[in-house]
Amino acid sequence: MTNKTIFQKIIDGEIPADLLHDDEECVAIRDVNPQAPTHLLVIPKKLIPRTSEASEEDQSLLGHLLLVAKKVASEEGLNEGFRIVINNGSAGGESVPHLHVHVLGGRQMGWPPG
Ligand code: DGP
Repeated sequence: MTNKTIFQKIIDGEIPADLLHDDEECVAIRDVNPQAPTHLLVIPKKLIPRTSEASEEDQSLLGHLLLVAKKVASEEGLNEGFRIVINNGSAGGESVPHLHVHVLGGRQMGWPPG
Protein backbone atom coordinates (compact mmCIF):
# COMPACT_ATOMS: atom_id res chain seq x y z
CA MET A 1 0.00 0.00 0.00
CA THR A 2 1.60 3.25 -1.07
CA ASN A 3 -0.79 5.85 0.29
CA LYS A 4 -0.44 5.11 3.97
CA THR A 5 -0.40 8.15 6.19
CA ILE A 6 2.68 8.89 8.26
CA PHE A 7 0.75 7.77 11.34
CA GLN A 8 -0.17 4.44 9.75
CA LYS A 9 3.52 3.87 8.98
CA ILE A 10 4.39 4.57 12.62
CA ILE A 11 1.62 2.23 13.83
CA ASP A 12 2.81 -0.47 11.43
CA GLY A 13 6.40 -0.08 12.63
CA GLU A 14 7.66 1.07 9.24
CA ILE A 15 8.92 4.33 10.74
CA PRO A 16 10.58 4.17 14.15
CA ALA A 17 8.93 6.27 16.84
CA ASP A 18 9.20 6.65 20.58
CA LEU A 19 5.90 5.20 21.77
CA LEU A 20 4.78 6.79 25.05
CA HIS A 21 1.79 4.45 25.07
CA ASP A 22 0.94 1.37 23.01
CA ASP A 23 -2.12 -0.83 23.44
CA GLU A 24 -4.49 -2.78 21.20
CA GLU A 25 -6.39 0.33 20.22
CA CYS A 26 -3.99 3.25 20.06
CA VAL A 27 -0.49 4.66 20.42
CA ALA A 28 0.81 7.94 21.83
CA ILE A 29 3.84 9.75 20.45
CA ARG A 30 5.44 13.18 20.63
CA ASP A 31 4.48 15.62 17.91
CA VAL A 32 7.40 16.25 15.54
CA ASN A 33 6.47 19.95 15.36
CA PRO A 34 5.57 20.83 18.94
CA GLN A 35 3.30 23.82 19.57
CA ALA A 36 3.87 23.75 23.32
CA PRO A 37 6.64 22.49 25.64
CA THR A 38 4.74 19.20 25.76
CA HIS A 39 2.84 18.19 22.62
CA LEU A 40 1.65 14.61 22.33
CA LEU A 41 -0.53 12.78 19.84
CA VAL A 42 -2.87 9.92 20.69
CA ILE A 43 -3.59 7.97 17.54
CA PRO A 44 -6.08 5.11 17.07
CA LYS A 45 -4.76 2.06 15.28
CA LYS A 46 -8.03 1.91 13.37
CA LEU A 47 -7.90 4.26 10.41
CA ILE A 48 -10.66 6.76 11.01
CA PRO A 49 -9.74 9.72 8.79
CA ARG A 50 -11.37 12.33 11.02
CA THR A 51 -14.02 12.76 13.69
CA SER A 52 -16.69 13.58 11.12
CA GLU A 53 -16.19 10.09 9.65
CA ALA A 54 -16.38 8.23 12.95
CA SER A 55 -19.44 6.07 13.50
CA GLU A 56 -21.46 4.68 16.39
CA GLU A 57 -19.26 1.60 16.47
CA ASP A 58 -16.31 3.87 17.30
CA GLN A 59 -17.89 5.17 20.51
CA SER A 60 -15.77 3.09 22.86
CA LEU A 61 -12.58 3.77 20.91
CA LEU A 62 -13.19 7.53 20.94
CA GLY A 63 -13.66 7.46 24.70
CA HIS A 64 -10.54 5.38 25.09
CA LEU A 65 -8.50 8.00 23.24
CA LEU A 66 -9.48 10.62 25.82
CA LEU A 67 -8.64 8.33 28.71
CA VAL A 68 -5.23 7.63 27.20
CA ALA A 69 -4.80 11.37 26.58
CA LYS A 70 -5.31 12.16 30.26
CA LYS A 71 -3.03 9.27 31.25
CA VAL A 72 -0.11 10.44 29.12
CA ALA A 73 -0.74 14.04 30.20
CA SER A 74 -0.41 12.93 33.81
CA GLU A 75 2.69 10.88 33.05
CA GLU A 76 4.23 13.96 31.43
CA GLY A 77 3.54 15.98 34.57
CA LEU A 78 0.91 18.29 33.12
CA ASN A 79 -0.64 18.73 36.54
CA GLU A 80 -1.50 22.42 36.05
CA GLY A 81 -3.69 21.62 33.07
CA PHE A 82 -3.48 20.79 29.42
CA ARG A 83 -5.42 21.21 26.23
CA ILE A 84 -6.90 18.50 24.05
CA VAL A 85 -7.44 19.36 20.37
CA ILE A 86 -8.82 17.37 17.46
CA ASN A 87 -8.57 19.16 14.15
CA ASN A 88 -11.22 18.15 11.61
CA GLY A 89 -10.97 18.88 7.90
CA SER A 90 -9.08 21.60 6.08
CA ALA A 91 -10.82 24.53 7.77
CA GLY A 92 -10.21 22.82 11.10
CA GLY A 93 -6.47 22.73 10.51
CA GLU A 94 -6.18 18.99 9.87
CA SER A 95 -3.04 18.03 7.97
CA VAL A 96 -2.85 14.25 8.47
CA PRO A 97 -6.04 12.37 7.47
CA HIS A 98 -5.85 9.84 10.31
CA LEU A 99 -7.74 10.87 13.44
CA HIS A 100 -5.47 11.97 16.28
CA VAL A 101 -5.86 13.72 19.59
CA HIS A 102 -3.40 16.50 20.36
CA VAL A 103 -2.41 16.91 24.00
CA LEU A 104 -0.69 20.25 24.64
CA GLY A 105 0.72 21.55 27.87
CA GLY A 106 3.58 23.16 29.69
CA ARG A 107 2.49 26.72 28.94
CA GLN A 108 -0.60 28.86 29.49
CA MET A 109 -3.10 28.30 26.71
CA GLY A 110 -5.00 31.17 25.15
CA TRP A 111 -8.64 31.41 24.19
CA PRO A 112 -10.01 31.56 21.59
CA PRO A 113 -7.64 29.16 19.85
CA GLY A 114 -6.22 30.26 16.51
P1 DGP B 1 -3.10 17.93 12.35
O1 DGP B 1 -2.70 19.25 11.76
O2 DGP B 1 -4.15 18.05 13.43
O3 DGP B 1 -3.48 16.95 11.26
O4 DGP B 1 -1.82 17.39 13.09
C1 DGP B 1 -0.83 16.62 12.51
C2 DGP B 1 0.35 16.66 13.43
O5 DGP B 1 1.21 15.58 13.11
C3 DGP B 1 1.19 17.92 13.32
O6 DGP B 1 1.13 18.63 14.56
C4 DGP B 1 2.60 17.44 13.06
C5 DGP B 1 2.53 15.96 13.36
N1 DGP B 1 3.36 15.12 12.53
C6 DGP B 1 3.39 15.10 11.18
N2 DGP B 1 4.26 14.18 10.74
C7 DGP B 1 4.79 13.59 11.86
C8 DGP B 1 5.75 12.56 12.06
O7 DGP B 1 6.30 11.98 11.13
N3 DGP B 1 6.04 12.23 13.35
C9 DGP B 1 5.42 12.84 14.41
N4 DGP B 1 5.77 12.44 15.64
N5 DGP B 1 4.51 13.83 14.25
C10 DGP B 1 4.20 14.18 12.99
